[in-house]
Amino acid sequence: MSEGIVYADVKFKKQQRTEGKDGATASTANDATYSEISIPNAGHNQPSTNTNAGDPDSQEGSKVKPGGYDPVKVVLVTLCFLLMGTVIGLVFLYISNLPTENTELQILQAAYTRNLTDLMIKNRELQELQVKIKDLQEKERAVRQQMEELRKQKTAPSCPTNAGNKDCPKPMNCAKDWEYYEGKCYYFSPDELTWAQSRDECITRGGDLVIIGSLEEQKFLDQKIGTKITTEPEDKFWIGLTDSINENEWLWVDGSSLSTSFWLGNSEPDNWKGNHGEYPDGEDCVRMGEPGGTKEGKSWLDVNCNRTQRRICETKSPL
Ligand SMILES: [Ca+2]
Ligand SMILES: [Ca+2]
Repeated sequence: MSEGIVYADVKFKKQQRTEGKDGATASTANDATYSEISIPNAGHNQPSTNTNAGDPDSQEGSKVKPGGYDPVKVVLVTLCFLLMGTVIGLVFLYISNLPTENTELQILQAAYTRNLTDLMIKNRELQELQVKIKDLQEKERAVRQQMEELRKQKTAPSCPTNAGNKDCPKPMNCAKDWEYYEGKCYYFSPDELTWAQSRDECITRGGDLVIIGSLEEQKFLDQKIGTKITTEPEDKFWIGLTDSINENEWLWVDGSSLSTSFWLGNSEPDNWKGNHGEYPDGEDCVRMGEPGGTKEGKSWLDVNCNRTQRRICETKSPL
């Protein structure tokens, strides 16, 4: 005996109640009809068994309701319900999160507005700082110009060795009647004294007879006094060099030894004592100067210290 699907259909017919004359109630009712359809396994086309075969009312009950228990439809319906539930859940979830997102957006907008305001304030401060920097730069430039002017006023100009240059400005850092050269001031006296008197007078003025330490200084002095002396042969200037302590041991007034000399010609110093020895002390002091200066500054001569000559005093520049 093969198994199959059995469909059953049971129908109940209405009962009719009749009330008799004596009030008794009688009911007439038909019996329920039952029909059953048995579907054999696939591949078998067995006819259904109908227990009520032959019953005219059972023809209707023998029909199978389409999809009534179709498992495919059941699954589809179930899936539809699940899908609807999911959609509804998502909608509720979105709606529930919407206020939170709106609040966060408002917070972000507030932060953006605040940052924008801060940025504008910073930008305005930056512009003000730029204006201040420009103003400070202009002030710094003005101060630098003033400092440069002061430096020019304080810095002693270096006059050229050409004594005849009238364009050389008068130095501001030497006393009146003194002339500036390379950090020193020189005084060229118009009057004449002995060597010792000349030295005393230079010391009184705050200096001493000049000490010549270089070729450049010698040339400067040689050219300078070359414009001051006259054509008179004895018109010359004392310098601070002497061998009065030991003959031919030449010392400067500060006690230093002579290292570089600028004697005139080939015969000086000659310690000349006169043609007939009338000057037994000889010549122990040095004078210099030739009209217009000399080619290489060689203009020194030793002479008697008791002669009277003009003098060159020297002192350090006060600045
Ligand atoms: Ca001598
Ligand atoms: Ca001499």
